Amino acid sequence: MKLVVIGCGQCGGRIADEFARLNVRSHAQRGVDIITGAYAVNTDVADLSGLTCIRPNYNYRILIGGRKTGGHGVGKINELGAEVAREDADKVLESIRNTKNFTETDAFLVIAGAAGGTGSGSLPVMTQQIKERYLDKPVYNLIVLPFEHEETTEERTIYNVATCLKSAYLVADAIFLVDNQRYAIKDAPILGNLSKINSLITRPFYSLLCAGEEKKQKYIGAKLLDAGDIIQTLVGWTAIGYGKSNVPLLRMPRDWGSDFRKKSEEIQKGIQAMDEAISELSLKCSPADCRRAIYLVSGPSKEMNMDMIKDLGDYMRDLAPEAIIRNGDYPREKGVLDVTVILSELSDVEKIREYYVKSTSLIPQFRKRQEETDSKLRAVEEAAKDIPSLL
Ligand SMILES: Nc1nc2c(ncn2[C@@H]2O[C@H](COP(=O)(O)OP(=O)(O)OP(=O)(O)O)[C@@H](O)[C@H]2O)c(=O)[nH]1
Ligand SMILES: [Mg+2]
Repeated sequence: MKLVVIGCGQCGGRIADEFARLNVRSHAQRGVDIITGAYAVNTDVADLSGLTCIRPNYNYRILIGGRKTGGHGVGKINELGAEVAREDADKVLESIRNTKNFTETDAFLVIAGAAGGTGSGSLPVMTQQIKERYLDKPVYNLIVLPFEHEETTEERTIYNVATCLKSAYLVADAIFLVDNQRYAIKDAPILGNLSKINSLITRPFYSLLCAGEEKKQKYIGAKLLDAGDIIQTLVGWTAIGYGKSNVPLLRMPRDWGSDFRKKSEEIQKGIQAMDEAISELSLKCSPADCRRAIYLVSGPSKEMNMDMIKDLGDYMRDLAPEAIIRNGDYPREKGVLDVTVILSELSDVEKIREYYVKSTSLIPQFRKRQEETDSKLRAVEEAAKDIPSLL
């Protein structure tokens, strides 16, 4: 499956950069391309300059709202982020249109942090504009939720997240939710922490996107998972997870144990990797709430047998009894057996409900504060009314 990725704001841009890096890797290691174009859209020149993989020219690192923001961001005001995105959306659409090999693109992925200003405001606007322009391709979002400490130190955080999520849900075909707090690494320096988190966020997409692009027969599984399977799975609120278990690179001698024992060990390894994928999901949610799910098992072909795929299917069915479950196997990895899981069309996401409730109770407070500010300003103006003006 091939994506055009568009990162909005600093967080979105950095994760889009990470996807561009993933493509360099898939190209070098596996001879397949998974990203047809990677773009970063921002109101902040410095953020755009800090990227490393997205091509360093204005067609790929796109500055929006230059006149309104002077190239310095929108300072957490996501309404302003949305406004400049509306004004400059044509710039982005024009760049997308010129993507090399654009026709091979299966879907769009628009990425942003929900708590900031530029990304939070421009993500829903860009999603809507792309959807209107490209009716035949799905448009997905990947939305990053803030760390807990950001919610307590800045009220605007909750409000930005709630408005971003609500608007995105109205336009996107599916939304990958990624909770920063689940990836927080204690005591690590903040920047190193974020780049590590970004590589963990993109990691599950690697084999998932590569599997359907394989051309060599030996890397094509018994059940190939391609773009069609993924598109059929992705609807509404979505979480993604990845888990792995190591397998020995050198096989044990033939007489080392019975085939039966070996087989059951392989199944255990598969279950262990799937367990990890589910417990490390990008957002805390209950698998029982999903209506669609997909899993991909990737490992050395010798380590994957039909019994394992079947047992993983049974395991998934127990966890998500109401879901349509799709699956695939991908005989590619060496030394590890890994499982990627997507749970989609989630009917309940507690965290989102909480954002909506908290934000609703904040709105009257914001309004009251604005009214107080306005009335104080009016009083100052009133006091100045008999002073002559120099203009
Ligand atoms: N995972 C991850 N989260 C990030 C990264 N950078 C920022 N964030 C999170 O994104 C949110 C802030 O959004 P930013 O992307 O910095 O803001 P912006 O869209 O550039 O908006 P303004 O700077 O206000 O114009 C916070 O919740 C951060 O924790 C990153 O590289 N990775
Ligand atoms: Mg910024």
